[in-house]
Amino acid sequence: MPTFEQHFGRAPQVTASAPGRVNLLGEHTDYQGGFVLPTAIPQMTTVALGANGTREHRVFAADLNEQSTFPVGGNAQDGFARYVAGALALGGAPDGLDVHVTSNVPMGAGLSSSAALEVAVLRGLRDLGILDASDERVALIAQRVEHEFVGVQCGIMDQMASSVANSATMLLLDTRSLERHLLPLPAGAEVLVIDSGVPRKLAESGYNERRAQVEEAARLLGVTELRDVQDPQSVEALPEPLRERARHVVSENARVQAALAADVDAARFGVLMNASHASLRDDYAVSHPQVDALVALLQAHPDVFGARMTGAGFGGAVVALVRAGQAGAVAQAVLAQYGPEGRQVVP
Ligand code: NG1
Ligand code: MG
Repeated sequence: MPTFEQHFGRAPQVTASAPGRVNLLGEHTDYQGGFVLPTAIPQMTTVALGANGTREHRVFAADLNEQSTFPVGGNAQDGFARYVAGALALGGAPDGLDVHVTSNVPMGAGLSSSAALEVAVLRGLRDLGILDASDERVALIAQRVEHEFVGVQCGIMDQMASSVANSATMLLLDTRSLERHLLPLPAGAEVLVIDSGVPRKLAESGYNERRAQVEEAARLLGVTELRDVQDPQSVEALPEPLRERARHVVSENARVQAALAADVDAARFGVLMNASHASLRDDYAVSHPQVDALVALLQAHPDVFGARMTGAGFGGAVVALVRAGQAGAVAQAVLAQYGPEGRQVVP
């Protein structure tokens, strides 16, 4: 793979990295003010940056051997370069930069390769002295990149996770106030992530549709966001499918609260993950039959406390909480039954 020097013919000024994330609990609640529990994954995106003395940015994706060129402040035509273009523009890059990107965060699997890229570029601008921003503000700028340069009306979970989480803890994030705590993972357990190999075809369109549906549900219920629903029974009066959509968001938020109770161990946490999957499949309708099959195989394994889809859904990765030290053995057993399209991603 060509380095920055090999591709651009000189050394970069700075390099910066940011991790992908997997969400353990609290799915599709971060655009309704809910609570989420992601953790960083070991995989990272790394960018190298250097001024090029022109009015254009040049972005080279070394893994794809693809270069994209676009004007300072503007957007790129397509693909991964839009995330970089947005981060450079909103991060305030005043002149042309050369950007070299490498990543081992799986793309399009619900593991936030996009947030990792945005946060890495913004960290690079910070290291160059162009951007003066806290980790929290870096996440907020990265979210605007999704909204304004990519067209996904996402919540703040991914960008905050990439900016402030680590893989040794789980991040409890209040997506309304951005109040946050790094908490220990459930004792005696470890995180296993398997990519189902199903491409997330509806991830953008289905996502924006769900978001519009729950905003309508909140409006009909007379609350600012579904986080504010006091009586879970009130959603039952909504018309279909707003009823099902709102039921998911309200119950999912309650599951995160339940997971934080003092006596919650890995077994209880796993039960909440299983219930989250059923809710995402049946009420939110964002799963996929193959993802359901993989989750069922995991849930049936004796060393698995719980398993569910993770991220926006419509394919992509699943997350399981497994007995400490057993992730490799569980993955091997489950993948032998699931088929060759599956792939262990974490650990
Ligand atoms: P993924 O699946 O990583 O794209 C998306 C949203 C999150 C959150 C989850 C569902 C983007 C960039 N992020 O994550 O904000 O809403 O779905 O919980 O679309
Ligand atoms: Mg994404």
